[in-house]
Amino acid sequence: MPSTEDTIAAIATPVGQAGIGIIRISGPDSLETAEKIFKPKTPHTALKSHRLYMGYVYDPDSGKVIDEVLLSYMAAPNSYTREDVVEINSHSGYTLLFKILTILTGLGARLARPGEFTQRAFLNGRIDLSQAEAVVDLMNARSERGLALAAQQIQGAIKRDMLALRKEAVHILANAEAAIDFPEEDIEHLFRSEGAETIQKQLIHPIDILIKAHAERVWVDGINTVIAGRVNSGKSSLLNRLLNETKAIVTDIPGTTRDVIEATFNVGGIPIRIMDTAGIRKVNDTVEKMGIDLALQKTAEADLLLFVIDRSRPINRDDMDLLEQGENKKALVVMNKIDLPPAPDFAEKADSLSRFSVLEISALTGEGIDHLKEAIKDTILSDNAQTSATSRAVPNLRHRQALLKARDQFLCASKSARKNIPMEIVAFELRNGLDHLGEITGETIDDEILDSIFSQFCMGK
Ligand SMILES: Nc1nc2c(ncn2[C@@H]2O[C@H](COP(=O)(O)OP(=O)(O)OP(=O)(O)O)[C@@H](O)[C@H]2O)c(=O)[nH]1
Ligand SMILES: [Mg+2]
Repeated sequence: MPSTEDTIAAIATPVGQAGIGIIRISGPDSLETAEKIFKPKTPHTALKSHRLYMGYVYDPDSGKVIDEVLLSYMAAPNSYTREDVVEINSHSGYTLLFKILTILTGLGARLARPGEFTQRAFLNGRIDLSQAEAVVDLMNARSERGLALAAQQIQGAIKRDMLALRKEAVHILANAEAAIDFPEEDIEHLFRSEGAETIQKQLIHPIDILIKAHAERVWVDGINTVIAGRVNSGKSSLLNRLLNETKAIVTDIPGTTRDVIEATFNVGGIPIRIMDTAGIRKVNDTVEKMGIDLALQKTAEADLLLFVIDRSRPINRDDMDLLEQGENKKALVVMNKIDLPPAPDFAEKADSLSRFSVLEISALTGEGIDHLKEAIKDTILSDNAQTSATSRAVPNLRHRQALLKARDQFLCASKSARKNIPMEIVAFELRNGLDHLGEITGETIDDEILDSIFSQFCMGK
């Protein structure tokens, strides 16, 4: 567990041209350290909490003024980290900010790791882990709705649901343990007759609702979409059309695209990460083959596939093999080049496409692109039940995995209770389920996982 006893400092604003730059200091010595480099314009005997002071930052060695700044002091526990925090708003510029930071570290502050301020807010109990994660979501949100969901989570939407669930689970566990501790009473019999139903109703059912609500994360995380298809089918042309810019090279030479070309756009507010890939065909060229392997890998990992098929040429084996990748996945067939006459036997072979929604477009003229965008949106939202009305908490992938594990344990406990399996085992399974719920809020979690969560943050956050 990282220490919260030392004083940390970091530049909290992006380095580059900006109006102001902020240096943040947190820890027991933050005020004392800041006072060594700060001269307020109006002399004060002691800086008060939650006030803003105008003054100068100077180099204590040379006594020279470095910048005119605003300094704020937020005494513990009423601060971002719950520790004493000082923020120095200086003019922006890397050299300037770095100079102030260097002086602070020279005076004993330690350079903060990415996310360490938020990690301290978590370790000091101001926020739970789901709220800390929402900080990253807020910063990364690429849609209005994603922003709103992150804002709900930072206010504790998941935390509250977890508290309620854990309370129920603790209550059920207490009953199971009472049955073990007082075998002479009739508690066990009662638990076995009603416990399974209680577990189902109070634990598994609300967990199922939460697991379903995970689908709404598309508004925050976006969706990985891959354009795949045979060489020359018009994949790169489609990418350019969707983005309204020339991002990928288009030629009539088969095998033009080799690397994966990635971009982001949005459809109806849903952020879409889209990848154009190398066209599929049998080749001997080493570079092209590597491109095709990469394309197949991306196809396998995609959340949504757009299979591009050139309608002006007969469907062949390469098209068919690729379509198999669409099994059990969200996928659309994009029939391209409808401005050209269809290949003579296209209609006969087109039967094999019937299990997909087929959209007809011309990447060249732009015909059908709006329909395609609509279809992309509908496909993404197809399994997105209107969960927000019942539950405002939208678990992320990590939460979802923990919920699935908890559900599994609670299900085992309910079966064990019914099957006369010893109550010790029922209690053990309930406790495991509780621990998995605790992973979501961060109560029961490995330091390693914690570090990996906070390492996604930027410096100074
Ligand atoms: N007539 C017509 N030509 C198109 C259309 N879309 C693409 N093309 C042409 O088809 C050729 C191949 O287009 P690309 O977008 O490079 O195809 P690709 O699938 O990315 O090709 P590779 O990267 O080689 O796999 C180019 O000459 C495009 O101008 C279309 O809708 N209609
Ligand atoms: Mg291409």
